[in-house]
Amino acid sequence: MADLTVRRLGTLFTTPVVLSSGPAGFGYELAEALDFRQIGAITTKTITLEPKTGNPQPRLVDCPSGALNSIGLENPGIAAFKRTVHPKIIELPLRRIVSLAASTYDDMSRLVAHIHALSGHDALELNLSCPNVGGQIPGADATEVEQFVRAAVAEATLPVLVKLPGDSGNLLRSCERALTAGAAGVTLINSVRGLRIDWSSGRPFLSREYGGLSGPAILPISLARVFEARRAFPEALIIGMGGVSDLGSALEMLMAGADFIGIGFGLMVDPQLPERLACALSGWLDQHDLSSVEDVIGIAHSGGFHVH
Ligand code: RRO
Repeated sequence: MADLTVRRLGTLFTTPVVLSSGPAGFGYELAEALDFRQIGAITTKTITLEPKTGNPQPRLVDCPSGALNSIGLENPGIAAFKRTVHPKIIELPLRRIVSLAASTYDDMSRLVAHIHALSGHDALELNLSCPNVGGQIPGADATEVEQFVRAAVAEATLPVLVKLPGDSGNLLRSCERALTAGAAGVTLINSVRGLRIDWSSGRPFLSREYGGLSGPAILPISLARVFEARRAFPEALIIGMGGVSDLGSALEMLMAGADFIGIGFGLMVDPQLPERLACALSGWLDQHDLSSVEDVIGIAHSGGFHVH
């Protein structure tokens, strides 16, 4: 059997399949549906200092090959996370990445300090790219990215990853500033800003008009972003996500240079997709006489497979 393990951040992950922040909640909601042993890590729903109820309904609408969401960062806040979520999530047999968002650098430092006091987590992911809370997305401005990373790294004992937008700002400059400021890697990409009109009423469908598009519709965008980031930063850790929904798209994401593939929208369609993907990946590697998933990561940058 091919080896699906990937060693990154000084840690061994059982597979490169990661649950993206958002659809997976805090993981335990999926305990009945999912074999956690096939999952490299879960990324939690993004936590903020204060609880948030999110945006008014409607906040989710179907799209061709995807969905547009405007959840609005709904989460219980850091105090409830520590009290009720943390004790449950650390029982799950998989690695944990805690996603955090704040509107100021000081608040980001404070959030990180709260997580610092907990044990059992493997990395932090700064969500600098939520498209649904109004104002400028911090991840679109390389200077802001750098400041948020500095604020987090100063307090962090865990590796800090940064989730960046795929459709605003200068991605490579933001990656560069994040990595220089001490980020251990980047998560690419968040959902892509979009809009739908309810043609029966003539009004935008979502309560906040715009939302974030995810699902197979954005696969070529996420692949382009991961490919260019890998080309520019050969050593950086990259979690690639955006439209991975089957074996083919998972392979594409790995070949583009992602160390991990994140599943978000796909989990909403089929909660068992992540474990089926891990299984299909292993079967595909066996069929092609490849002993490890490492043999495909980034291969699109080195001329693909060499036929003997
Ligand atoms: O909660 C959301 O509306 C949301 C977030 Br925080 C995010 O990062 N990406 C997204 O598509 N939705």
